[in-house]
Amino acid sequence: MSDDVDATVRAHHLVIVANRLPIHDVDGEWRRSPGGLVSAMLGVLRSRTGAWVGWNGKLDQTEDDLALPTIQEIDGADLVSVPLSSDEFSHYYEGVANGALWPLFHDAIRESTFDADSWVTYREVNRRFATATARSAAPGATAWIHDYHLLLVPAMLREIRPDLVIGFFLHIPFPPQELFMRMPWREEILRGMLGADLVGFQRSVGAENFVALCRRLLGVEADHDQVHSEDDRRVRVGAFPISIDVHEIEQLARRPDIGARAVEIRERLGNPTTVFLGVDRLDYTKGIDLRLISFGSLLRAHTDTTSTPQSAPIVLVQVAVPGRQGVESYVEERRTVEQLVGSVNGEHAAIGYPVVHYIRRGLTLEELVPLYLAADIMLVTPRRDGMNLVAKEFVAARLHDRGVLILSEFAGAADELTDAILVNPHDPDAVEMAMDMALTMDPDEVEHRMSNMRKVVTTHDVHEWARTFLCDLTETGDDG
Ligand code: ADQ
Repeated sequence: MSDDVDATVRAHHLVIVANRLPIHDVDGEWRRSPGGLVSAMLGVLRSRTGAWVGWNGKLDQTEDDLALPTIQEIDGADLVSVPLSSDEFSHYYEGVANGALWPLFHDAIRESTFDADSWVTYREVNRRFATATARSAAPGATAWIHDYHLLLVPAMLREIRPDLVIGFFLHIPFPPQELFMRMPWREEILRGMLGADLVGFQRSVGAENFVALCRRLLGVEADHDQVHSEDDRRVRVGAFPISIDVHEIEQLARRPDIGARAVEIRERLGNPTTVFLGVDRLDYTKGIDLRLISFGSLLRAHTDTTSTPQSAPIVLVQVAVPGRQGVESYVEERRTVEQLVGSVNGEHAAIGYPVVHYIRRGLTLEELVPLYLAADIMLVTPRRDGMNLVAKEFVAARLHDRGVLILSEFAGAADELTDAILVNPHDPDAVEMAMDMALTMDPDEVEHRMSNMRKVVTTHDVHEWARTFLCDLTETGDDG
């Protein structure tokens, strides 16, 4: 690395560290990635001299790239790229992050694969992220590390740069003791996370699980909001429920062309009386299959009204973005979902009127918000979810206090959105009953519930979330 570049890299007072950089390649050009988290992080980076350390999504870059992180400016923040080889990707990302940690942290709803060689790569890649962060941070700077891909980075970073204030936030659930105990590298993970000054979770139950495990596995003193680490530091632990960029969604929802698009969507669906909507990554945690099964039963129970040859009065639009197709359980999940879509349509569709409209690709927010507006009932039925931002986006888009949210009790969002119809997604009858309840809910009650949920979402947006975490982190740094 040249001295000039090194000098620029060192100057940052805030460094965000995440698996992915907030950019993606569109036909050879880098574009800023969408999403509330990206806009919140770039917002806090802009107000300080900030950098973002992450992988740019491209595999097998040259040796030079491995030795020299590239820096690029986007929206006022420097980007520091951490390169990955195809082999590292398959062990670190697919093997450990998505083959071992993701399923175990989501209630072990799929079997984890624990491969010792993959763990070695996970550790090496984490070390590379820590080194890139250490090089980017000014003396006494703040580093904020994100998510399950980088559980070891806090301790590795502290080892190289004890002067930094280090925060860690986990976007997915932190599992209960009996599940975490299955993890072969359990002590190393806890020690990795404890390298931070502040460890944040989506829900307080995640924080409680973490504290209890530190006590049990490391034998350290810990109470509900702090752990006394083995290297004699006070590590604060807490819940910081993430949110969305409410302003961005509301602005879109107010645009006349978006409103017109929502009307057009309903027309194209055949002007049904009720539009159900699901928007998810095509992931087994999201419970798309469970809702399709219950939707099929609902239609069966409403057979008189649904099987007219002219139209389908009740329809479901399901948008699903595929991903992680290198992991077998994701390929299986796609097969299951697509079989169910075919089966429900086969049983209930009329010519020209499918009952399930299935779109297997990512949509832009400009395409999603018209769907949020066109829907009557939003189905968010994950088996387990750290938070679930789709639930909050739907609520933020419903400017006129109409629309019903059916929400899994197992999503972090259920702690705040208590005016949703909360449901156990594992119980097909309960999901069907929730759908029925939504169909027949008194309009005053619909309005009352949505208005309450809008108050919650609009007063806690993602910018406030980022400020709160950073504020707590720097206070911790001051007195720790
Ligand atoms: P995810 O599991 O990716 O995130 P989620 O919070 O539901 O889950 O969604 C993230 C974003 O993806 C939302 O903004 C949504 O609009 C977008 N999205 C989903 N499906 C889409 C589609 N078909 N097309 C376009 N966009 C789509 C992880 C955790 C969550 C946690 C977040 C943030 O698993 O529990 O809420 O991080 O912390």
